[in-house]
Amino acid sequence: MKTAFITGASSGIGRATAIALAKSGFQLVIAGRRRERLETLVQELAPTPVHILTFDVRDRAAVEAAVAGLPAPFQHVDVLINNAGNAHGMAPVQEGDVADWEAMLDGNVKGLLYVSRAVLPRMGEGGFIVNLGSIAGYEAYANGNVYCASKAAVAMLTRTMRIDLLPRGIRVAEVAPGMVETEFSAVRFKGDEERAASVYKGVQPLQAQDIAELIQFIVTRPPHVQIAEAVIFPAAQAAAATVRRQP
Ligand code: 8X3
Repeated sequence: MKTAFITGASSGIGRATAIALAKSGFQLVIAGRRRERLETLVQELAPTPVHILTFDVRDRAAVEAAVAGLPAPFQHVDVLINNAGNAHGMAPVQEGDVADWEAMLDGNVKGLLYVSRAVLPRMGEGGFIVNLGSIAGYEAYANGNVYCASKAAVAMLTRTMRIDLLPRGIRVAEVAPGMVETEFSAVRFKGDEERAASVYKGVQPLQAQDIAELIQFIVTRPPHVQIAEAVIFPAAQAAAATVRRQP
């Protein structure tokens, strides 16, 4: 049975990806900060074998210790989904909150690196890494500054990882979504439900499952196929800040 290791699995795209990959016959390592949610997910995934890891990707020592402690049946990783990440705040750079900047750079960029560095010794020929980027990594939009920069870093890390890992036969892909309805906007706007809801007003956004299905497709291609980058929008979105809203 192949093993998929998913970060940020307690909600949103990570959770949906765990469900999709279980359906494709993977056993899973699900990592996240919220143990209770991961335990509920394990029940939903039954009878798929699942191992829970609880850590914050920003904590390098915790990441390393968790991966080092994987039990024998989960020690070889075939697929790594670097999904953990978030947006924190949305303000002009001159008004930005430094703690928000650090949370985004530490989680979206350094966290992805910490997890990849810890997991890569456990991966071999034919493996696959999928990094969750964003349209924000390709396009600038007002007040996106540090979030956009963190996702641009994910895009470039994906491209450079693909080169570095070529000799090891490990494929690397970036999935870059536009508007997806998850906890993303509630986190970005720090629980301001009204502001979060306004992001999706008059639009049918993507759902986490839509992204999970794309990830599932990418990692189940035959060994000679490497999808490198995939941008995915809802039908009502044409660019980061170009959205067709209907009353
Ligand atoms: C989320 C998409 O457009 O809000 O990564 O940056 S966007």
